[in-house]
Order: sequence, then C-alpha cells, then structure tokens
Amino acid sequence: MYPSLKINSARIWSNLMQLSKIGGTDDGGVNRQALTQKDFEAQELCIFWANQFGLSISHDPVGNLFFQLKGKDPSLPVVMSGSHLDTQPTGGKFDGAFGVLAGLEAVRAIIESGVSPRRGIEIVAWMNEEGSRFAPGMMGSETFAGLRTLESIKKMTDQYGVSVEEELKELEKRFSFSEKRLLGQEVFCFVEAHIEQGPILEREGFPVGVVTGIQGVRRMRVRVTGDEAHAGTTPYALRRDAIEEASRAIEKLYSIFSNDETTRFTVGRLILKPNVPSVVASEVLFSIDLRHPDSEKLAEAERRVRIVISDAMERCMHKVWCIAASDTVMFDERILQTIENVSKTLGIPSTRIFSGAGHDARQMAHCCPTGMIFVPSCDGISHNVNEYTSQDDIISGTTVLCNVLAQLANSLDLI
Ligand code: HGY
Ligand code: MN
Ligand code: MN
Repeated sequence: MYPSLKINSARIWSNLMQLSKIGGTDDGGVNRQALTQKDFEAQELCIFWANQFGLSISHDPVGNLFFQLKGKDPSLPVVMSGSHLDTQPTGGKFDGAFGVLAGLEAVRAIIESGVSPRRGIEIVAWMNEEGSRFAPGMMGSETFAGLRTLESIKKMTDQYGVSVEEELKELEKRFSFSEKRLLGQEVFCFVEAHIEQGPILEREGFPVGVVTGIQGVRRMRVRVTGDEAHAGTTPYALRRDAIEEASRAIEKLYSIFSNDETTRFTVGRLILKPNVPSVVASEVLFSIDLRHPDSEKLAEAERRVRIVISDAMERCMHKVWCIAASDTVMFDERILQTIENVSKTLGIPSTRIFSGAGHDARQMAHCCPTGMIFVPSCDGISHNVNEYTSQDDIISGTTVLCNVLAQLANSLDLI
C-alpha cells in the first residue's frame, strides 16, 4: 500500500458534476449518446483534465479514447482501467462516467503522490457501450477484444441512417491531435469501476462491491410482417395485422418470464410501419433483451422465446435474430482478492457481488485478468434520470481503485 496516495475527493465529485452538464437534461438526467457532439465534448473535457497532469492521449480506429501514464519499464504490458462516456437517452450522471473519471483521478493521485509505477497505466473511455444510438452496445470494447470486426461496426447506422463510419471520420477530424494507435494491445490486467445499477450494496450497507462476474445476455430483434389495409373497410378475416400478432407474442412472453425471478426479459424498442391510426400495421420490429446468470438456462430461454413467437403467428410472417450474444463471464480470482485486500487495508467494507448489468469488462475478461469495483446506486436506480450515488461512496470507490491500480502497476505478476 502507498500511504502517500491521496485522491482529491472534491475534484472527483466536481468533475463528475461538471461532466454531467454535457448532455444534461432539464430533469437532471444526461443524454450523451455515442459519437454525438455531446460525446465529443465530453471527450474534450476529459482530455483537458488529462493534459493538466501530463497524460498522453490516443484513439484507436474504433473510437476508443486512451489516456496513458508511462511506466518505468515500457516493455511491461500496461494496467488498464476505465469505462464509457456515452449514456442512455434518459441516462444519469454516473453510469460509465464514474469509471472514466475515477480512473483519471486515480492516476492523477498516483502522479501527485510521487509513486512512479513500474508498469504504464492506461485509462480508457470505450466507444458506444450503451448501444442506444448504434446497436448493439459494447462496440468499442468488443472490437478492441477482437470479438467484432471494425468493418462490421463501421456499417452500423442509427435511426436516421447515419453510419458509425461517418461519425468516426468526424471524430478523427475533431481529435486530429490525438495519437493514432492500433486496435487491441497486450494488457496486464483490466479493472473497471462502475455504479452497481441495482439495490444490493445499499440494502446491505457496503460502500464497495467486489464484482465476481457478469450475467449472459442475448440482444435479439424480431420482425413481424403483415399487410397494410384500410382500417374502415377491411374485414377482420382479410387482415394480416402485424401489431395484433406481435403484441400477442409479447404478451405471452411477458406472462412467461414475469413468473421467473432470475431471467430478465425486456422489450424496450418497438418500431411500427406505417405507424398511422387508419392503416392496419404492415410491420412491427421489436427488441428483446434477455439475460440469465446461467448460460445453459439463457440458451434455453432463447429457444423458448423463438418458439413462443412462432406459435403466436397466425397470418403474419416473422423473423427472429440475435444482434449480440454473450455468455456469463466470471472475473479473475486474483483481481478479486487484490480489490478485497486493498479495501480491507483501507478499512473500507466490501462484499462480493455478481453483476446483472453488462459492462465493457465482460469483453476485457476475454483478453486479460479482469475485475470490477462497484459503488452503490441509491434505491438501485439506473438508466433513469434519478440515478444517484453519494459523494462518500464515490470517494470510497475511487480510493480503492487508486490503490488497486498502484499495487497492480508495481507488480511483476498477479498475487
Ligand atoms: O445493458 C447494460 O447492461 C449496460 O448497462 N449498458
Ligand atoms: Mn455502464
Ligand atoms: Mn448503462
């Protein structure tokens, strides 16, 4: 441990509040979606802070932003930390932002303490974790980890037909000063700090969660196709009503999964065609977000979803596909123990916790020993403008992260 390590509690909190103004909404939330001007402004503010303490700045081809503190031995793979700056459209001040700013504060405290680490430390802001503008989410970390190709990402478009490729060109122009780096690199280990986005830590009274793993997810899309017809003249027998049959399928799926405490089933997006009152709907495109901690049961749930939808169709055609699929990942026990030992030495109570929410750390677990540090979410609220974490908990989480990064950056191998 490094007694001289002191994070600046006022600075991390005021930086979080200042960052939340970029994309801030009147109701206290944040709408800062991936590769928008607001996202770029947030990157610029973080770069402004990072320049104050001499970190070098780089972007990779998929738009991930990196802040580097060089280590004494440049031949050693770096310790990496970070999260994301993009938010949901009705997002809060802390989801993602906490992990990036806690990482920057940790590195600044390490520099200010005079501890010069053996290994370099890199803080990353992953591109498009949320997947609200460009689906699927986690684009930046999945491409970094080699789980998706850059070409496939560039083709994705938002609801207005704007492609990732066009926005990456904008980013490159805006950040022409940023060093260009290759995709992917060897990483010694990755530790992400994040809000829990659930009620457990607050309910059990722990300021820090040592995350054991992340549950699996299927991000699915369903298209139901019928025929447009006149609402006044077309008899029921002649209709192929996409809304009638899609809603029958959705209702059946909700009735099945509402009785199942561990499977998480959500229809969050529904796009109708032609979406006008006096025309029978010809098409419904809807999303399904399906999650379960047991990968076998998740695969079983996916099979069940497909069967229920098929059985619900009477006259319409339908297609079901996955735009992203990840099984449950468990984090590296050595990282968990490092976080636990540091918390204990600092006198900050911690408990192990499994993550229901997805994070970029899921992808990094495919590349290197990975772990996460959670801080409590008040009332378990997240992906909601009322998302909140207390200043004390932000300070505890940042302090633990800072000491964990300092310890890992001075280790030749994990415990
Ligand atoms: O979907 C998720 O779990 C993440 O919060 N974006
Ligand atoms: Mn997040
Ligand atoms: Mn999120």
